[in-house]
Order: sequence, then structure tokens, then C-alpha cells
Amino acid sequence: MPTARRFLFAVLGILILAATTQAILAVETPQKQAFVRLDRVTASRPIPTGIEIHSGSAIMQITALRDDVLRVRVGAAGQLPEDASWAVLPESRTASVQVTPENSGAAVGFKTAKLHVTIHKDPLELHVTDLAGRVILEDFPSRPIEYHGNSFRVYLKSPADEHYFGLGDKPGPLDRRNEAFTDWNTDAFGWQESTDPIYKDIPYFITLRRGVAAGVFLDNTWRTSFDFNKEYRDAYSFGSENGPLDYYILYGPEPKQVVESWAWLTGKAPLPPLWSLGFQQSRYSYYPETEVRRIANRLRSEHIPSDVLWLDIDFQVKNRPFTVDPQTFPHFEQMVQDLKAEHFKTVVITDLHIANLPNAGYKPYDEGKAGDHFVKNPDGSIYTGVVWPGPAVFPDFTHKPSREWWGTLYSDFVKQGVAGFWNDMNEPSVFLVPSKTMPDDTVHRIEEPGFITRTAPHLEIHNIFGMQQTRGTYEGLLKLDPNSRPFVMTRASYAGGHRYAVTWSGDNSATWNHLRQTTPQLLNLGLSGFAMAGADVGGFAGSPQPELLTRWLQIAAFQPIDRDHTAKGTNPQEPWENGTPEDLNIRRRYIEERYRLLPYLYTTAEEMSRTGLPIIRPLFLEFPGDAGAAAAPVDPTIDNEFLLGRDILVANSPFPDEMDSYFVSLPSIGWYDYWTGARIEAATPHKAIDNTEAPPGVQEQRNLDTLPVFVRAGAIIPEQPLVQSTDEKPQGPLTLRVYPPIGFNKDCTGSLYLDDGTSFAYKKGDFLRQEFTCRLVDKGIVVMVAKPKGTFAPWWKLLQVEVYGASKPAVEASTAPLNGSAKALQISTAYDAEHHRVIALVPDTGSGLELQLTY
Ligand code: NBV
Repeated sequence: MPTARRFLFAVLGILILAATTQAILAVETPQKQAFVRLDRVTASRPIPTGIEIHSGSAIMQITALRDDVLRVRVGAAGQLPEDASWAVLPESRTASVQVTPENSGAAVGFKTAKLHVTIHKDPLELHVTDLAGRVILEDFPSRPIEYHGNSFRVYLKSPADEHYFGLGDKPGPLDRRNEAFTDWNTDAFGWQESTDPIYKDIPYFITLRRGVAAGVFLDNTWRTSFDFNKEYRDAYSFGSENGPLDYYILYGPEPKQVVESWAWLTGKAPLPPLWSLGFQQSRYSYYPETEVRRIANRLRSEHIPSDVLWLDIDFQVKNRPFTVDPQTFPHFEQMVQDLKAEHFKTVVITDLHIANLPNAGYKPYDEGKAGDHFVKNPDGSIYTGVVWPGPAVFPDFTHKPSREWWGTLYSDFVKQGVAGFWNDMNEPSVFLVPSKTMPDDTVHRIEEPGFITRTAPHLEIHNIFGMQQTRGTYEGLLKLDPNSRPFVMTRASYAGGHRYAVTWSGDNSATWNHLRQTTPQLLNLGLSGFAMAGADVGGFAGSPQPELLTRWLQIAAFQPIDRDHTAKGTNPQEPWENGTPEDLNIRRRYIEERYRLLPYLYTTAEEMSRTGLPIIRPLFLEFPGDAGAAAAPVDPTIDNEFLLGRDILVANSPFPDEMDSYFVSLPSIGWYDYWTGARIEAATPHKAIDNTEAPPGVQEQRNLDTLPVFVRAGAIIPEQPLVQSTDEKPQGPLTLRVYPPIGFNKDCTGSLYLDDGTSFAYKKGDFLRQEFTCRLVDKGIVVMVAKPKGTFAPWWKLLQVEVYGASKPAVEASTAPLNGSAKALQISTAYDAEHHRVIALVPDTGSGLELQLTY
């Protein structure tokens, strides 16, 4: 190289190095303090959207993004942390409202239309209350925020009757009280109830006290930790070893409002393709091709409704991502097409570890190397770690060009008709090293609005690595096939990752305890944004007892993702395996019920994508029990029961391996048995453990044949005739299961959302949305079916209205059209004593109707 050019390169190099160092300094210098304690206010000044506080060298800014959403940012050395986030939507992060400053001499603060923010000056203590004076969050006295070097911790008061939920997929009870956690994405094969951390890192939780809820989100991607009542019985705390002290407070007071604010802050999960709500069959691994076809044929010949088959790593050449083994899958594309013809979607695994294979004609490596897309060592060489393909390299997903390049790797699979993708091992998992992941100092590049363009050590990126991979996958798929909803399933993620992928709870075990765990785990995932989630049905590690597999298939039929999956070397675990013919019948019956419920399930999924409300919900989300609520408070810690949508309550035994009968709490709103249609005569058999009035419920005898399922009085549930896959158009009427209100509660509603199930045409109005209501009248009921909205054509011509809790046949039935001609409609009625229902069949004219039944 000529000397002049060499000189030019050297100067350029120095400049780049200087710029990078400066960028790093800009981020890290403020925290390079040995010990800083924010113990008293030394100066303060109101700002239009909040307040700025100084405490010695430290600065704290509290701002209102909305009247009910606050952001607290702290810097130990007079400078606020970088105003940036991987989780929070830019438009929410930069939102603001004007506030009214408040100053009492001893305290400063401000007021929004919903909250008071008060900072006592000496000692410095933050108090947030609502306008009714209820405490939302309060600093723990005598433990002010402290920095030790770069690490910090925040302590908050924890009243004895406060409960904590969220934090993603962490095992353990629904209520996080009396537990402590670390957030560091970890490949946790064989995790158990006490294992922490596992795969995901969602540093966000909900506090609930006497029906008043709030959310707290520490937006910090480094290793963070949360302590609920372990260090201090009456405090909870959170902190990190490095990175920004930047946290958000989301005020309810209803828990549902907090959940919706979380969706406002971090985005909503996209509307999933309808097929992803169908039954899915997987194992590690189905191969060769003939085995995949055998499973598909058997699912159909056994009449087990199903939609998806999954290909795990063995379909690849030597576990190399984005390859297909020509020996075992010689007609891969043909197979995908044939499965499609049989109404199966194929989902394939695409791990992120690219085999380190120079000069071997391996496109992902060659292109990635040429484009400078891999994560580096501190000396600038490419980092390699051993994973499934042997030595592997890792795309630099926080670097926009690399993330976009990753998305292009899917083009062949998309062309071949593969419907969905599985991003596994993305903690990232690395073999043969004690840390199970990359070294802390591997170098990642950040190129992201809000962030200074800079490099960052793995310690900062680790927890968002998987999330940014799924972002690359999701956005890449959208580019490759803009009119199909991408389906991406991920194992690792961070707060906000639900915008790109659905998830599952990783490598669980085939034990009764793991079946029990699915409820709290999926509930907490849903509260944390990941509403589309499932657990490996039957368990991943080990082989389930036949009874366990049966029970698991029953419960999973009511959970958002219903995927049977198991590890290598375990016994076959498909629904026809490992059980008696009776087991198979039960398993089939529950999967069939899921397919009948698809209109309700899909409506709930659409609600999730529009509002952020989870598909399955803890009881407290619907019945928080505040003073004005219609129903008496429920115990918010109940975690063997869950609600599917608003109206269906599923009650597994709290100890599902025990033979004992068990008590099912039923919020005092009135309930029906989903299977028999009978009204539940709920009783309050005992006081709760803390001697307060326990909500009513029923005693259930454990019985493998039937999983206790209940429907809320005042619900209208849409159902469809049985199909064998979501491709199949249902033949027959749309059923409306009407559960009349009971007692003081007069509400009676239901809704239905429908579209083509796969495309984005719904965004242009090609959907059908319909509301149903009912009202009790003298000796009967009036059911109102509103005129549908949207342009999507229904598949039914008839409505089958089933009114439950009935003890005698209808004596009279009449309809009145809501709109259009007054022509009376033909109605036929029947009475089904076994299911306690009156059934009326009426033509659906598409313009709405009112049906009156007297019985
Ligand atoms: O790709 C193989 C498995 C997969 O089946 C499982 O679901 C993942 O959680 N994968 C982990 C890697 C190895 C597991 C021992």
C-alpha cells in the first residue's frame, strides 16, 4: 500500500477509535462514581413535564409521559442516562403532558390529572399517590437510591397485603412476593420451579394492593435483579450492575388499565395467523421426510384436528441453519407443498449460530463474513463459540444492516412455502463454557434511533440479543411476503419482544409439577406482553405418564399456543401414543373443543392485538375487587385457575397429581358448568386462610375424563362446527352460547371477530365484527345480534342460539329484525335437558336480529 494511503487509513482509524471511545465515555462516564447516595435534595427545579432534582452529584428527573405514566431517570454524576430504549416505542418514550408544580417547603413535586408526585427533601423520598390519596409507589425509608460504582439499587415500600406479578417466564408461583430474581437470559434445559434465571428477561412487574394496580418497568438491558420481601420483609427493590437507572411507573388503578398502558409503552403483539391457534405437533426431531408424512397422515386418520407440523434441528445438514439435509429430506419443497394440501403448515427451526465454515459454499457464513455481520472479539477478530453446528459465528443483531441481512436469509424457505419460523438458542446459548453464553466483553455494534451509534460489550446486549434476532426475523419475513402475517416463535427475549414473536416456556419436564407450572408461567408471560405463549405439551425432558399427557392435552386446549413437543430420546408423545384408547378419546375430545371454540379464541387474540389484554388471564385481572366492583374480591394469588378471555374459567387442581378433591374459587358473579350447561350453585364453604370472607366456589372431584371449566354468567360465547384444520370452512350454523346473567349483575355481552386469518386485508376493513347482548325478561330472555361491521363475508347462514341454565323447553319463540324488513323469520326450537339448554335455530339475514325466547 502506498505510504500516503496507509497514512490516510491510520488517521481514519484513529478518528473512528476516538469517536467510538467518546461515544462509550458519553454513556459510561456519569456512572464511574465510587459511591453515591441520593439521600437528600440539594436543589430542584420544575420543568414543564415534571421535575428535576439534584442530590449532591446526582441528578434525577421525573416526568409525566401521560397523566397516568411516569418516567424516572437518574444519573450519579450530574448527567442523565442516554435517552434510548429497545423496549419502549419512540412515540411513547417522547410523549409528554404538562404538569402542575407543587411545593410545600419540605417537599416538592407535581400533579397530573391522575397522580401526585411528591419528593420529600430530607431525607429524599419519592411518593406517588393517586388523587384519592392511595399510595402507588413509595421509597423505602432509610434506603435511598445508592450507586456503588456502576451498580445501583432502588428500594420501595412493600405493604404486607401487596402482591407482585409479571417478570415474564420466571417459574414459581403467580405472585412474586417472597421471591428474588435475576434477569439474565439463560439456556436452562431441565429448569425446575426454583430455577432462576431462565430464558427471558422482562424487567417489568405489576403491583396490586386492595384492587389498586400499578406497573413498574426498569428499562435496563444489563444483568438486573429484583427482590420482593427477601432482603427486607416490608420492601421490594430492583437494581442493576450497570447501565441506566431509567424506570417507568404505570398507574391503573384497574389491573387491566396497567396492562393496556404496558401495551401503549412497549407495543402490542401482532394479530397471529389463525392457524397458529390450531393444534400443533412437534418433536426433537421428526426426520426423515417419511416420518413427517407419517405423523401428518396419522393426525388425519385419527381425526385429531391439527394445523401445524414442526421441523427441529435434524432436518438440516449437520445442524447448520438455513440448510436442508438432501439425504433425509430429498423432496423438501414437495413435502411442504403436500403437507399444505393436507392443510398442514410447516414451521422450521432457524437457530442463530451460523456454522463457522469459510470456503465451503455455505451462504449464511459467506454473506455474513463479506458483509461484516458477525459479533467480534475485543481484538476485532470474529467471535466463535461452539453450538449445534460445532464452531459457530453470531450475527450482530443490534447493528441494523446485520439485522436486515439476517432477515434476507429466509427467502428460500418463504419461497418453498414454509409458514413459520422458530428462533431457538438465542439467549444466546453457547456450549462448552461455564457461562453458557458469549464472553462478557464480545463487541456488539449499536445502530438504533435514540442510542448513540457505538459499540457495546456483550454484558449490555446479552438480554436483548434474542429479541433483536426475532426483530430481524419478523421484519425480514414482512419484506419477503408483505401480505402474510409472520409467525416467529422465540425462546429468549426482552421487554417489548412480543412485537416480533410469540414464545414458549423452553425445556420443561414431563412431570405433574411442570403441568401445574404452566398456569402461573403463561399468566405472568401474558401480563408481561407475551400473550401468545405455550408450554411444551406433555413436557420436553422425560416421558409423561399416560394420565399426565391426557391431562396436559386437556389444559393446553384452553391455552394460547397448543403445541405437543418433546426431546430427543423420549417416548413418542403424539396424542395417540402412550395411553389407552380411552386416553386417545379424551385427548381428541379436548382438541376438538378447542376447534369449536376457535371463533371465541380468535376474537380474544384479536382483542390482545388491539388492546394488549392477554388471551389467558389471572382471576384478578377480571375481578380485581376494588370497592366499586360488581363482584367480591378474589384471592389474587390463585394460580391453578385461569380465564380464557373474559368469560371461560379453567380450573386445574392445585396439586394435579393428587387424587383429592379440590376447591375452585368462583368470583361472585354467577357461573355455569361449561360441559353440562347447568347453573353452578356456588357456596362459601369456609373462611379464607387469613380469616377474611372467601369468595364462593365449588368442590371438584378430580376426574381424568373432565377438566372443570366454567362460563361466567352474562357471557355470550361464539362457537363453530367442528373442523379438522383452520383451513376448512365450517359447515353449519354459528353457535351463540348464551349464559344468562344471575343475580344483581345484569350485564350480558359477547363479541365475534373474524377475517381471512392470514393476511393484512383486515387493516383495510376486510373483517367481520359483531356484538351480541342479552337481557332477561319476564319468563325468558331476549338475545340481540347486532348488524356486523366490516366487509368480510361470514361462513354461516344460520344462527344457533343456545340459552343455558334452562330447565324446561321454550314455549314461545319470536324474532324481530333490528333493521330492514319486518318479515318474521323461521325459528325452530329444541330443548336439551342433558345440557340444560334451549336451542333456537334462526336464519342470519346479516342485518342483525332480536330473538325472544319464553321458557
Ligand atoms: O433444537 C432442539 C431443542 C428444541 O427441541 C427445544 O425445544 C429447545 O428448547 N433445543 C432446545 C436445543 C437442545 C435441547 C436439549
